[in-house]
Amino acid sequence: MNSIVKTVPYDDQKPGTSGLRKKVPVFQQENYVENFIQSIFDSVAGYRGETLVIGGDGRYFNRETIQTAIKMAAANGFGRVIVGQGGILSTPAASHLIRKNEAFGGIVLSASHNPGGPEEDFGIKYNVGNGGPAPEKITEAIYQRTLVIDRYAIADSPDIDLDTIGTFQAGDMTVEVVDSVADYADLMESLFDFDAIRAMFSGGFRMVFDAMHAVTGPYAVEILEKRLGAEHGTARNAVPLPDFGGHHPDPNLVHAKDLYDLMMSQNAPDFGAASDGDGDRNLIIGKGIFVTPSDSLAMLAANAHLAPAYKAGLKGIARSMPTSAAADRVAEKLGIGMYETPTGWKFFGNLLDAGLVTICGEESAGTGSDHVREKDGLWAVLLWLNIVAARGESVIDIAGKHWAEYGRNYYSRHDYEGVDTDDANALMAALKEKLPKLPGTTVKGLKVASADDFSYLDPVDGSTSSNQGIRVLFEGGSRVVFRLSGTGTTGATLRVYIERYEPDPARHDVETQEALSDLIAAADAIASIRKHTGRPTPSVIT
Ligand code: VG1
Ligand code: CO
Repeated sequence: MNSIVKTVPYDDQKPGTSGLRKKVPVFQQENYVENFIQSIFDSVAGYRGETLVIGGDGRYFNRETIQTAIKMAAANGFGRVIVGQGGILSTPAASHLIRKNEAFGGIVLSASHNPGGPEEDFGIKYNVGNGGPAPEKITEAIYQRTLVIDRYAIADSPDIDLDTIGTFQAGDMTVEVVDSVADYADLMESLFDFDAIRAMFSGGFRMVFDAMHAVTGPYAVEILEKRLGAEHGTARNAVPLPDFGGHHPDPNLVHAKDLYDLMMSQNAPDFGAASDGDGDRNLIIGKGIFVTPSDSLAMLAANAHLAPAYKAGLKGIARSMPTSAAADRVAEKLGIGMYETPTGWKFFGNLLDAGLVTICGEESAGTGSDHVREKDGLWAVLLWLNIVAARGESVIDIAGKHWAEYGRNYYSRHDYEGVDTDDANALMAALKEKLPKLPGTTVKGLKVASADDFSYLDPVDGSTSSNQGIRVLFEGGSRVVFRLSGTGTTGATLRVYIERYEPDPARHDVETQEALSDLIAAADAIASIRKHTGRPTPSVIT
């Protein structure tokens, strides 16, 4: 039996960079989850009898929402739901299951790197049949639907036992509870030279992977320890907890500081890595060297042919606009296409589907390839391991040689979190007004070559996305970029991205903040950050 339940709309269900993210108590309001899920179903057509993949990162409210989503999928006419055991699926694993099972789409429950718990963050994201996040056309349709929704459908069936692998029934629909890890681990094994990596581990190579009590724990234990033979305990904080142990599951130098300190210490292992709440981000730290995500994209692209899956070479590379241009130099050398997209993985889907690019990346610790349609934390770790094994060199040597060959893009992001929303909007508005007057002026000794508000024309479907961040380019190729985050749940976060290209190897050993100090000062002078936000310094520097 299905029920049709009357409801009233909420006016704040607009998806951001990566789905709808709110505090848990917001999601716990009457029909809040139901409204959003029904709005998803109402905005897509043709799913009758089809398969829907459901899973999440295990954070607080994951299980409740999954039960609701299953019952609503049943009442709306889906034929089958595939759900990860315990409700667990990393974002890349969900993407893979959608593709492997030719599902109609998927619902991924996560607020990624944001903290979890009864008073913390939760999120719902819809992915389409290619396994990737719904494009803007669909997220906008979902939002419009949430504004007028007046009823939803739900099956009056009992909860599914999510902990038992097997096939169950919810109303007329089949529910398959599947192993959360196995298919994904098989996929990884098909891409990389596991024999070479295994030989490296048995030869004494040591690594630490910090799962941050988030979703990648079980994946890392299975792949790194069981299949690749890394020593027991290589995966740390490997049990997913609903509140991530009270930490931010954000793999950066602030929230993974313990790992960073270890990797910089005398008895550091050879390789350190971490992932985020939902398993799509990666942090790579070699012994004595942090690899910025922008550099990591470039280095992975330059060496990808060493892994079996990419031995024929790359079709092209894509990066988000704020990501450094390090990968552009690799693309140029390889003679392949380079694409610059707005922030967020949803913009890579068309390029990957059209076969224009093989590897994509973002400065925010996201890298991935055409094996799924999401960024993929463990994939990046494994590609690094494959490259290290194939070259027989340390991360620090690989990075040094890369910079010597291509030059170094010094890069940092400064975040001002929890800024008053009106103040942040005022800063961006003032900046936009200033844009036409900036070219030709000199700020803190740097001459502005051009300045614009980034707008993207998708080469595949012709759609345009504007207001994607303000860029100020200086003569010589340095730049600063300003944009407001689209994933936060309180106030606004101003992100300032700072980049300088340095071709001279003699100047490749400067501390990053020092190498960028004049640009940092110029960014403040241009945007009056202190004046608008009242903040003398950023809250997070990555
Ligand atoms: C941030 C990152 C962006 C990333 C997004 C989702 O968005 O900057 O690069 O794609 O998070 O990542 P924003 O709008 O806050 O800058 V995740 O790991 O939250 O799915
Ligand atoms: Co994430």
